[in-house]
Amino acid sequence: MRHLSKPSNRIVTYRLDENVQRRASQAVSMYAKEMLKSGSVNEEALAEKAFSHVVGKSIDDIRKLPIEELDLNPKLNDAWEAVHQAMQPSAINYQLENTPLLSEHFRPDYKDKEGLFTRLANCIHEHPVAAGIALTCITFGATAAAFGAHYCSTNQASSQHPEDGGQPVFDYATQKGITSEVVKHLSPLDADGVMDGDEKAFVDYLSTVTPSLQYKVVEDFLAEGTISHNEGHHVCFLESLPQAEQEQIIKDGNSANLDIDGDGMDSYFEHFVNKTPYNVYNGRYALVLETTPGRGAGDTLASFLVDEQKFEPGNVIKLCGNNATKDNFIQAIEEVSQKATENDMVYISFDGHGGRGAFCFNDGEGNNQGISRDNGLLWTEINDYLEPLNKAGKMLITTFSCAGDAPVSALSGPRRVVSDIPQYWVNNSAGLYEKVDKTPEAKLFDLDGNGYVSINELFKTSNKYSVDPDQFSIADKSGIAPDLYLGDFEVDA
Ligand SMILES: [Ca+2]
Ligand SMILES: [Ca+2]
Ligand SMILES: [Ca+2]
Repeated sequence: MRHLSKPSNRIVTYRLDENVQRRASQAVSMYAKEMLKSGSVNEEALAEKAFSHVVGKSIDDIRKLPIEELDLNPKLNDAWEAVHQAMQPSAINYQLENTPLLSEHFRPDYKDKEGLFTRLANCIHEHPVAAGIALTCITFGATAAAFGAHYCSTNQASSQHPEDGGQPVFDYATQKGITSEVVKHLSPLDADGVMDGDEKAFVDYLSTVTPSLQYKVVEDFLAEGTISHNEGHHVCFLESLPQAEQEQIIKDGNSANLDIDGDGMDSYFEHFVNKTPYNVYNGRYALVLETTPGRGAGDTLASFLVDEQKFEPGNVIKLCGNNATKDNFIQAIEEVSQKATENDMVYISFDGHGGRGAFCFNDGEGNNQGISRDNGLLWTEINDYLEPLNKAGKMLITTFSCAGDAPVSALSGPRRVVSDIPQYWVNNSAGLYEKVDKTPEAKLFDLDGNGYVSINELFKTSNKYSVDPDQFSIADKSGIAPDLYLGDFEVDA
């Protein structure tokens, strides 16, 4: 193999976006696996394949490209640094300047061959994507990537990882009757020497899949080299489906796709918690109304819905301050009612002054108190305006307004949950939806411990922890509040 350049100590690579990095990593691991299966590591072939995935060009094309200074995504800098260190100083220079054949890879006087391999292998374990791409690029021949991958697979399939206490995933998978051919591809999971619950769930699931599909499942799930908490959940979901349905999902390449219908809620949550179909898009719409200018609570709520609960940004209508007018509200209802179907959920949050059975909108000029016919609507009138939304599958309405129980009783209806729990209980300003590692209290809201906070749990705990002497009230005619959630935000993930 010829080399692109002789940069001595200068490290070079190409600018790559994240998709490209991912594909490159997959290419490296996939082709390394193939090489290993055939009993040889052919770095020429590996390089050709990896490069064609990295930049869609052949090695010959690559040779003609201008070489740029290193410019990796900042997230990958640590990994890059680790790889760089592992290969410095003599190994990389030697590699660039000498034949890449593995048998001749190291000078006889290079004593710490094992040490280098170990460091490379560790890098790949810790940062599979980054290491895959970095190794591929910096060596121009993927020799190190091939060797690193080879080392990872063979070393872990035949003996213990140098820095851990054993191979619990390997052993467990073997014990579950999974063939050694498949088991050896699970070795990245043993990098830390322990098997966590999600990894165990994955192996359990794998053992139920027909042998012909096991390899595909492993490839789908281990593209990143780990099994995440959500993937652990996901295999429980897959396992609950009829065999034929599971197999179809695997064949479609969707086995590791956590949100098959793309509605922003993962299938595990939909199937076991939210009781919506995993293969039907369930839209979630929100109308966030806050009449007080400059308070910012509506902004917080809208961000919470989009960032944490994964509402589609275009499905969240925010009417805050001077935009929270009666006309805009009526128009927004109209807009949502044109889109929402029986598969969808609509959430409306009213936040503002009220009284005498009415809600006070902003007049468009900053005035939001002193109800008149111009700026106010009776809750019963609001209920009339909401009528077109009844075709939505479920509706949640929260009101934060000095109006007593008036809105709750006026807006009550089938498949509707109405409560005067204020929005600061709904979003993270009460600490509820802060992740548990930030606020341990969040877990207190999850009364049944399923990891998610239903509207019913929200209501109950709001009353429990509120310092307000007036208790919140709820109307839930169809009894849906225990199964009603804003999205798949998990409090203890
Ligand atoms: Ca979904
Ligand atoms: Ca769905
Ligand atoms: Ca719960």
